[in-house]
Parts: sequence; structure tokens; C-alpha cells
Amino acid sequence: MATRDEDEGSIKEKLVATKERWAREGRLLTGTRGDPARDRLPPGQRQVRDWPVLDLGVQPNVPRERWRLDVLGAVENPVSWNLATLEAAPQVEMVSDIHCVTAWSRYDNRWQGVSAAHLLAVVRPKPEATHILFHSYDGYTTNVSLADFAADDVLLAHSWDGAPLTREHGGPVRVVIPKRYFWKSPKWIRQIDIRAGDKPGYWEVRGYHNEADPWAEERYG
Ligand SMILES: Nc1nc2c(c(=O)[nH]1)N[C@H]1C(S)=C(S)[C@@H](COP(=O)(O)O)O[C@H]1N2
Ligand SMILES: [Mo]
Repeated sequence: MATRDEDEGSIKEKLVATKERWAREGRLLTGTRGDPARDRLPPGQRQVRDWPVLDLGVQPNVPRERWRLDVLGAVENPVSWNLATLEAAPQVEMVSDIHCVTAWSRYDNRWQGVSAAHLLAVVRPKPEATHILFHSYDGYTTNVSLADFAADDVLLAHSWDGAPLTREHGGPVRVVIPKRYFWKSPKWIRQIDIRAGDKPGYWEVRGYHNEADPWAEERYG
């Protein structure tokens, strides 16, 4: 008889295989381009009012006192933060829409945390730095350009709607990058590797688009 772990492993493999097939088939593509100056909803998306949970079948339990974030790589001043360091940094509140590649969008999410701009000002990327590779506690990775991470609506969020971010949504801390599909917003963030050169992450090597702009419907690579 299969053990519980093997069952969960094979369920996860099937889910991943389904998403890879969707990517190959170009599922959900409408072939149109949206204009954020005119529309609220990007092409092919529909609005939801609940907040779906998406993960790889694991929601790591990271106690608040044990959470660490290492920011390293092509930077002048690598840092290792804990929650106290994060809470001592200048706090911001940002409201943004979520666009998931599986076609749901959720409006007006109110996040609290520290801006990516502040973090970058602390670590000071070297001239050769061009991209970011995020690593999370569940083994997930995803990549963005340094410019995408430096956008003024990007933050490290510890709270949502005034309450600590729940475990299922990536607490203690996740990254939020509103201008990209939500798979580029890593939950349970552990490490931010600032790199000279790009390296594709978990979904990016499985057929998802490298840039992931919802307005251009960059769902699949
Ligand atoms: N660490 C980690 N981050 C992740 C994921 C994941 O599996 N692990 N899934 C991504 C995907 S595909 C989506 S759509 C969003 C889902 O975030 P939510 O569960 O808070 O809605 O998280 C993204 N960040
Ligand atoms: Mo997603």
C-alpha cells in the first residue's frame, strides 16, 4: 500500500502535469491585449470576491520568531532580517489587484509591510545586478527582473487588511508584485538572490512565461 507521503507526492505530480499541459496548449489565451489605463480586468480574467489558495501541496509552518530573510548576491550590503528587523524598517500600506494565471483576479488587496524600494536602498545592488531569484520555505522559486522588483507598488508583506498574513497565504512574510501574474509573488519568502543574469524559477521552467505581464497575457512561454 502506498504511504500517505507517496499519495500526496503523486497528487502533486498530477497537478503539476496538468498545468504543464495547459501551458503547452495555450489554455485560457484570448489573444487580445488589455490597457490598464482603460480597464480594470486584464484579458481573459474574471473577478472573484473570495481569495483562492494556491500552493504546491505544502504550506510550511514558519513560526514568526524563526522566520529569516537573507538578501544576498550581487549587492554591496547583504542582510539577514528577522521579523523584528522587518518591523523596525519604514512601514508602508499598498492597495493592489491580484491577477492569477488561472484566470481569477481579486481587487483592492490592502497590504502592509516594507517596500522593495527600501530593501534595495539598504542592500544596494551592484552595477551588474539585473535579476532576482526568490527562494521560499516550501522549495518554490520564481524570478523577476530587478526593474520589476524595484517598481513602486512592490512590497514584502507581513499583513493583509491590518492582520498578520495567514499561513495559507504565505505568512509570516510574502512578496507582492502586482504588475505580474501572482505566481511571481512568492509566499513564505526565505531568500532574495540578486543576480547578474536571469535564472528561471519553478513554473518558468515548466512552460510559464518569463515576464508574466497580465495586460499582454503573458501566461505561457
Ligand atoms: N512559496 C510559494 N509561493 C507561491 C506559490 C507556491 O506554491 N509557493 N504559488 C504561487 C501561485 S501559482 C499563486 S497564484 C499565488 C497564490 O497565492 P495565494 O494562495 O495567497 O492566493 O502564490 C504564488 N506564490
Ligand atoms: Mo497561480
